[in-house]
Amino acid sequence: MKGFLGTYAMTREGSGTSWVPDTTPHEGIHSKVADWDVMWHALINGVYDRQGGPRGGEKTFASGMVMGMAQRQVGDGTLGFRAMLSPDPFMGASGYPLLLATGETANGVTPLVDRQHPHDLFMELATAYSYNISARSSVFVYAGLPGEPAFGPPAFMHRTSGLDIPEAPITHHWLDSTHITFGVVTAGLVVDNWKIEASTFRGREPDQHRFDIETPRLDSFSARASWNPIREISAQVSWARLRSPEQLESEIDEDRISASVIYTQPFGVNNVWSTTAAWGRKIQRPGDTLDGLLLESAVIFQKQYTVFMRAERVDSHELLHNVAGIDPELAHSNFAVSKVSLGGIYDIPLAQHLKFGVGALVSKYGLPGELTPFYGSDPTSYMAFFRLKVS
Ligand SMILES: [Cu+2]
Repeated sequence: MKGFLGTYAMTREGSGTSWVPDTTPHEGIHSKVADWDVMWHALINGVYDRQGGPRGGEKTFASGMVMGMAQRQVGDGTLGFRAMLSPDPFMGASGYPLLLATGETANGVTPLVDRQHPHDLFMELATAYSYNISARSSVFVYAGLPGEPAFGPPAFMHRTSGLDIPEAPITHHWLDSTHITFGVVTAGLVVDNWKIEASTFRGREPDQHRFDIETPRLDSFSARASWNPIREISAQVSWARLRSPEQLESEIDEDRISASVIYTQPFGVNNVWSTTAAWGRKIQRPGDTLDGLLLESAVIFQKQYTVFMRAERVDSHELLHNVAGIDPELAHSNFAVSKVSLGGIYDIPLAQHLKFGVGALVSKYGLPGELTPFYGSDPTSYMAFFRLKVS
């Protein structure tokens, strides 16, 4: 099966219009319905989460996604549709405890801090048409409500190095949080191993009502260049100008820049090693310039044993915003904080396309001294989870 956006192999396609390496393991159940190629896959995690220290918490929740796509030849091109749904809203508007995570809101009044917001029920409802201008080049348009604009690396649950990790990255709002955007139109050009594309989209993040479709607007812009120099590597640089992204700081616009490289190397028989390195910068207008860094890696042996790690560092100025009675200067300081998670999952095949996995991870943190009165001197967090995967 060929790609959604061009004549290359489908394994290159990531979330939205993003690319991953051509060596990415293929996931999905295929069938043919009349002239349509249909593909779907699903992943559901049941997670017990215990975040350590005084700002930690405990919760049991379900997360994941179900994704379906259909495409067919139309003239000299390909017409496609894609839908992605998430069970996340059932965990409640305040999401799950995740130390150092910030972004979005549960009640429209206070920001979520040390918690990860749930994804919206509809993560993607999108269509694309690509027209082949030669054997190795194409032009395309993509539209989504919601959809993903041309910014950043593929969203974490769509890259091999991150999809087995049941927690969101703390760099999510630096790199890939725009993957659910209510209103996106993207146009692009693919020439051989290069893709350039530009989007207009709604800058505002999804609100706390996670079951609805929000009003689209096209008030923000982004552009991205992607390059797959060899089968094992996919790289991108991108820029975005977001109009009023945050509901609770609506007077602030934001520019974002990101660069990332994914390296996916199959080895031996049925083993694969995938690594993502990414940098993102948020430039608030007016406000601070904040960097986020991510290094994420997973080794999957025999499609059954997975070991993963994720290391991140962000400049965060929201961690103490809502702490009552502290020095206002401290409350609005910017802290460089870091997190490392290490874990694994063991999958048991139940049927040809169905696996049941059991896994766990542990997280440690690097915090500046001013934060230890709030987080404790050495918080440690754990997750234990099971997973059903249809692919
Ligand atoms: Cu997300």
